[in-house]
Amino acid sequence: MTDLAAVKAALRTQAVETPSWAYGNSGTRFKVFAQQGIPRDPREKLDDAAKVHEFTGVAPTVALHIPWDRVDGAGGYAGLAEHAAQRGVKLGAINSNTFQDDAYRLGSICHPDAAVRRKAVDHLLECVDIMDATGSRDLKLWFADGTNYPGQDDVRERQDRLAEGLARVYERLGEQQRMLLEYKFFEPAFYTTDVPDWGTAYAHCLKLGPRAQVVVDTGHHAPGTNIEFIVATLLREGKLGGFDFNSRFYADDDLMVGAADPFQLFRIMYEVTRGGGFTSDTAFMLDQCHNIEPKIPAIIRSVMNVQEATAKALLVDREALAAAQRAEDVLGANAVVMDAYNTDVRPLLRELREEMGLDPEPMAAYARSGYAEKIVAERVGGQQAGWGA
Ligand code: LRH
Ligand code: MN
Ligand code: MN
Repeated sequence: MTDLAAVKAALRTQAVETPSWAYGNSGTRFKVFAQQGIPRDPREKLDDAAKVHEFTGVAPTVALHIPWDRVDGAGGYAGLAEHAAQRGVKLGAINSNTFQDDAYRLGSICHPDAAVRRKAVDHLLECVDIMDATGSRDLKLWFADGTNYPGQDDVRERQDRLAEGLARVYERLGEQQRMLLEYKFFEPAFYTTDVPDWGTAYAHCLKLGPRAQVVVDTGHHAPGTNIEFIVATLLREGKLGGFDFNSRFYADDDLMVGAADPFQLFRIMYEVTRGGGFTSDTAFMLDQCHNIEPKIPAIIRSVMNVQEATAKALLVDREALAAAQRAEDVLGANAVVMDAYNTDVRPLLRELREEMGLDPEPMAAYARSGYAEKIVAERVGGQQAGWGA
C-alpha cells in the first residue's frame, strides 16, 4: 500500500522551473505568430511566470536565456532578481546562447578558429558572472555545434576543443554553482553534432568533475529512445543534473510536456523517484514554446502535467512491485506499474492544492483571474522569444 500522506508531502516539495522564453512570441522557421499581451521585457516575463506559480504552487523559479533576457541598467541582474522576489518567484538556470551569431556558422566552442572559440567561451564566462549577480546555481549549456558534411572538419579535434572550452568555464564556477550540459542528436547540424547523446555529455562531465552534470531534454532523442533508461543510468552515476521537459511527435517539437506521451513522462518520473532524483539537486525545467496556443495557460497545463506524472510515479506500490519481480511474475509486476499510471490523480491534486491554499483548478482560476485581459490591454509590441524570425 502506498502512503498517501507521504505522496502528498513529496508533491508539496515539487518545483518545476519555467523558461522565460516560453512567455515570448515564438514560432517555427516558417512563421512566428505574434500573440497579444506578450511581455515586452524580462521583468514582464517574470510577472507572467509568477502567475504560473501563483496558480500552480509548484513553479517557483524562472530560467533566463542570455542574451534574450539581457538587462542593462535599472539595477541590472540583481534588480531583476529583486523584481522576481517581489513577485514571489526566483531566478533559476542561466541558459547560454552560442548559436545566433554569424561568427558561429561553423560552430562555437568547437569552431576551427581559436578566435571564435574564445568569443564563445567569453560568453559562457559572462553567463557565470550573471549567475553571481542573480544567485543562480545552474549554467545550462547547449551547443548547436556540429558539421553538415563528411570531411567538413575533424570530429575528434572538435571534441578536444569542446573539452578545452568546457574546462575553462568549469574552472570559473563558484563552489555552489554547476554546469548542466545538454545533448541533442541532430539539428541545426545534420551530419555530426558535437554533443549528440547522453554518453558524450556524460564523458565530458565525468572528466570535468562533480559540478558538471548532464541535462536531459526530452525532445532531443531519436524516436523510440528509452529516455527513462538514460535517466536511471545517469542517476546511478550521480550525473543527472536536470531536465528540459517538453514533448515531441517528430523532432524537437517543443510542445507541452506530457501532451504527446504522458505515459513516457510517467515512466521518466518513476525512474526519478525510484532513483532518489526527486530532490532539489535535479533541476526540473520546461523548455517549450507555445506557437499556436495561449502561453500562460499552456505553461500552467505543462506544470500540471509534470505534477500528475509525478503523483502517479509516487503512487507505484514499490513493495508490491519488488515482490512481483522477486516472484518472477512478469504480468503482476507490470500490473503494479500500470495500476499507478491508470490512477486518476486529479482528485488527490485538487485536495493537495486546497491544503496549500490554492484554487483546486489552476486553469479555471487563471481564466477567471482577468490577468489575460489585463496584459492584452496593457502590453503592446510583445517581445519575440528569440528565434524563428
Ligand atoms: C535547443 C534548446 C536548448 C536551448 C533552447 C532554447 O534545441 O532546446 O535547450 O537552450 O533550445
Ligand atoms: Mn533544451
Ligand atoms: Mn530543443
